[in-house]
Amino acid sequence: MTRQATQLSTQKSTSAFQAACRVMPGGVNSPVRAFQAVGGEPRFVAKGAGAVLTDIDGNDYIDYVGSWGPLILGHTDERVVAAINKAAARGASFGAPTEQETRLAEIVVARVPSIERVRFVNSGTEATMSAVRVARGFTGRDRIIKFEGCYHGHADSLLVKAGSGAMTLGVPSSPGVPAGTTADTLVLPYNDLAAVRQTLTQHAGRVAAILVEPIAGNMGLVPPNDDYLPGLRTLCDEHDVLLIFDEVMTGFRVAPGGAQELYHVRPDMTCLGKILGGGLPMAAYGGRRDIMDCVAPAGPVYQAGTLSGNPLAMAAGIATMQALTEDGVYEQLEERSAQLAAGLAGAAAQAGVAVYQTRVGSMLCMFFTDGSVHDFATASACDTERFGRYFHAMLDRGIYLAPSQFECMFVSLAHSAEQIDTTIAAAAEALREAAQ
Ligand code: KE4
Repeated sequence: MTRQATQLSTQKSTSAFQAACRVMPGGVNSPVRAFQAVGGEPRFVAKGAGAVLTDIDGNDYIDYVGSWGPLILGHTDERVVAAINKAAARGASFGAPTEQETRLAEIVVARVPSIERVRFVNSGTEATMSAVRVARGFTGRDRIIKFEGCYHGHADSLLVKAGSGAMTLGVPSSPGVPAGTTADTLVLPYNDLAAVRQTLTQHAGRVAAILVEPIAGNMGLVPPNDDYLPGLRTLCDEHDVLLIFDEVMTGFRVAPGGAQELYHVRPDMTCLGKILGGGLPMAAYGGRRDIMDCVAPAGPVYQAGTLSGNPLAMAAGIATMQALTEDGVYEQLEERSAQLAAGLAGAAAQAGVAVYQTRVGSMLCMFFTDGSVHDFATASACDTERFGRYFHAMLDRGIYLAPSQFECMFVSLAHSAEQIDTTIAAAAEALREAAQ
């Protein structure tokens, strides 16, 4: 049974947000957390346990953000907590090699066969920024192709939007990014192989790599068309261009070996993060040995980091990756996620609300549109106002969704069938409310 809406007191979060805004830009340390896309004020979190977040006013929420993907085991998984505590007792950071880095690297190389060498960094942004630099250094070419609606972190050369024509060079999407920094970034529509083919011909010999989210998760969830990833692989081979999969979100989420395992397409480089760090600040990039041997100190392409390979993050990552080898974990994620998707679809139909639902494993999205969604243009046509009303109606019923239509829901191994049922019941009411 869902909790009646509007019972929630959020006074402490309101005060906390006011205090935060006095000392931090927008009161948050990452923009999406500020609820600007849905209105209202963020709930300040006191703790997480399993699939549940508790805010500082004592309100509980079933959590489908999971720290934006990392918490595939749920909050405070005892194996991860124990591993972090044990590592912390030995020291937080050394700035020197440890065997834990090698251990996690061996796990990555075994789990993702396209990765023969891997480098740990501290965020997904660092991973993609570094992978792009290595691709440019390895090929001696400057241009990068990325796709509208795909997000790879906030590195200058990737904060870019399509130029006047889709095939022209990118222009900055943020103040502070010099035009020259994005001039070598080409932005094309997602799921459009013809645009890639034409661009590679037009910029023959100038493109170092194609950087793509193999399953787009930053415009809501947009899966690749069946021929898309194989098509990118073929085009990269034909034009001697590197294929970089940004699997920061999909890595270890949609399959043990990520989207490249699910779709049987082998990239030349892969960016990883989120789940790999078990909730601690950590990410990675890696790929073919001949490419990664360009990375300093093995090769000339420079990349470094004070806290790279941090022992606590390594411990959390090893514990998380080991937990994902247990029998039946991906089957459980699939079962719970299918249960949720079916329930949400039924609730939307019952409420008479037009939605377009996408799901790949335990990543899912409900677009408020009466059309279909296959790229940024169609995702952008969604009714974000209605999503905002739905978001708050769910929040008031103790369901914590990402505060933006252009994000995903994540199901964890901590979500029980009962919590999924509670979510579906809340959605039935919230969708009726949002339909008004
Ligand atoms: P970070 O620098 O935020 O660790 O990772 C950047 C990144 C790279 N690649 C992909 C596919 C990503 O999804 C991300 C970050 N994801 C967003 C959520 N969609 C992080 C949330 C936030 O910005 O606060």
